[in-house]
Amino acid sequence: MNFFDYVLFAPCVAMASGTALIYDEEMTTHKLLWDDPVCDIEVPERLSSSYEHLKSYHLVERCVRVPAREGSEEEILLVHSSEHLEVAKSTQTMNEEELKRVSANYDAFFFHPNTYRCARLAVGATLQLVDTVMSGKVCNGMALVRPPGHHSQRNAANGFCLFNNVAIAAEYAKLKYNLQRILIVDWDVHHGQGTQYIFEEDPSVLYFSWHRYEHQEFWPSLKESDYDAVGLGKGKGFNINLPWNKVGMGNSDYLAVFFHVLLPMAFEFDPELVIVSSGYDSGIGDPEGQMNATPEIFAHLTHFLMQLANGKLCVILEGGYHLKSLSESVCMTVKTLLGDPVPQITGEMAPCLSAVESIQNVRAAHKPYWKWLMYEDTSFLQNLSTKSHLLKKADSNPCTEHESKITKDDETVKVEKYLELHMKNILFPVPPIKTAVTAESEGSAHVFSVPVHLVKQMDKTEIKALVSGFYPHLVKEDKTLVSLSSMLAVLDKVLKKEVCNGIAESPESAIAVAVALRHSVCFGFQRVLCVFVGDMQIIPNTEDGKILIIHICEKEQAGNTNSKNYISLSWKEDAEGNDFFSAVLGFILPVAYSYQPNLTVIAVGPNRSLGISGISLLFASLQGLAESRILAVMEDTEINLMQNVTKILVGGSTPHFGAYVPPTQEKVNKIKVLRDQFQQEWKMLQCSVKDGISMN
Ligand code: X5A
Ligand code: ZN
Repeated sequence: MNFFDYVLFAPCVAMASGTALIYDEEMTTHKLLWDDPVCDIEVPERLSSSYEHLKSYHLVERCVRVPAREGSEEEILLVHSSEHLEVAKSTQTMNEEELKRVSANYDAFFFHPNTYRCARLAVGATLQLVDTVMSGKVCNGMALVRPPGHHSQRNAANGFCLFNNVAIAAEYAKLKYNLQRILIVDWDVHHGQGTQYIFEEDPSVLYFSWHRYEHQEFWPSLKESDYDAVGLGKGKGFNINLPWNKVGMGNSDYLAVFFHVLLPMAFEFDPELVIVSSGYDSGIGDPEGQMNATPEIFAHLTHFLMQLANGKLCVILEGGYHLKSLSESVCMTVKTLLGDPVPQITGEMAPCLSAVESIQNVRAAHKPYWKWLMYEDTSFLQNLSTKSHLLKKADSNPCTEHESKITKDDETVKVEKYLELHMKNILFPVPPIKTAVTAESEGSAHVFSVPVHLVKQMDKTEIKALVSGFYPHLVKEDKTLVSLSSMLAVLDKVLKKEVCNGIAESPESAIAVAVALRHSVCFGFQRVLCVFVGDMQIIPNTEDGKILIIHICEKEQAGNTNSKNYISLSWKEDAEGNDFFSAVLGFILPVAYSYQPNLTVIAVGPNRSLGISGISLLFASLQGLAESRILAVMEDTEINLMQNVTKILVGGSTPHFGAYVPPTQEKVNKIKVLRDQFQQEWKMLQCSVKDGISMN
């Protein structure tokens, strides 16, 4: 080891992949045989092009291939009527004229002689994925299917959908695996009204959908797609609709909805399985959606959902009609399922006013049903612009608050060109080894069952030379130098992008962090986020704007030392379980995403006020930022904590975050105060419109 800067701790064998992929070419045989301007976007190439893209990114070979099968009649009848099944079955032998006639009975559907077969394969593929995940063969996976499912209802085909693949999968999983709680996330740009109808009285299935709505102007133009449709009977509170009342919504709007609506619900709900109705018509360039979200947003959405249900996540294709946008987004999803680092979001991070209005309204509508909302002061924004059809004309201009607006029907090619360049910019080579640790942190070495970089500590002369430039007084003591050596060695690998993240043990974390921050900035990193847990003596820095510190400690700091770039959050984790979810989703992530760091330093110091669950949650959540580049500085050598942090950073398994505990009133207020204080500077914190008048 003297001869090498680092050695590979273990041979780089490909670990058994934890991601299933299901694709069957036969599902491309379902196609439109006549002229129909409504349906002609649902083409077989949607599937083949997505698959070809996966191959070109070498993602297919990294997945566990699972064959599709036909869904049985019995399985289809879990959701659909026998009449519906019989009609579908009868189309197999019809001629074109007859097919056209049956199709005309539905809103936006076409039959082909092989449609029935394809729809059964789509159902079966979805159930295969559920089985593969539930049996523990893989952690997660994606099924590329056609026809899609979420508009399909008990007794009707609708919106390109014949059988409701995802709804059948949820019923199947409840039955076969005795599941009590399933979360369906429908990020397709259309409302999955079919899925809503099927589960609206069912509290065991939490259905979330966001959708282009434009005050009921957009298809399927239903009253029940609005935010006030919260479910019926026992299912009240388990249906969440987030209507988009303008087109042009983008990355920050989607993230704001995740932070301020979906994820807090999801963590409180605590699902045993998450199924995504994964339509990519909510992505940029789509002729249906007219939205602006770029492919990498789906990496982030996927990454968040991987934190639920112990990572058990089934992603099922629904819509998506811009072939390039669809394919790139599918790739981002699968890449993330495989555990690759998450690419950085580009562009200004601030939700638009119309999005914030919708967020505010859905929070108000759900307040009676969710503990996390109990102490939030929510109020409806029911005046002027919302609910009034008279005013919608004036309100129908697209959301123009975002920087890049590249959607218009005839701009498909432009988006294609844009995406070509964009993907080259955001995709980066992934280091073959993800995590660096120092050889000297021997005690924890045995917890690594996957390859890690073992780095040699930096020697004293090197450290002195490095540190004396900015903190000369620190390097006088030998003890201090020792505390820096492991950190600097690991940080070096992270900065040079030889690894994605690294873990350093340091007996003096505050000093190690101060040096790490300065060194990173000097190295050229423009925005470094530091989250410090525990008592820390703040070592002032002058790198204005290049460092943002969030300090989580037990006691309120004396005096208001808060500034835009130094925020102290006093938070003592609940003894009963984990109540830190609300701080992470309601404050830390919104600030972090607003800042868009290119390196994250997470330090665990002495007298920490968070338990292992809270710290694990912090690490897992912040992994979505800075291209997943994280330096962990651990002063606490508690083995359980080290193991959890290591597990999260090397990837592969989702740890337990402890039992969900709703935040107390005091804590909700604490977040509210901070939100009010910082939402002008860190705009992703916004989740309500101040006085409700300033609308355009
Ligand atoms: C699955 C899906 C859209 C139907 C649009 C009909 N369907 N105008 O995206
Ligand atoms: Zn759709």
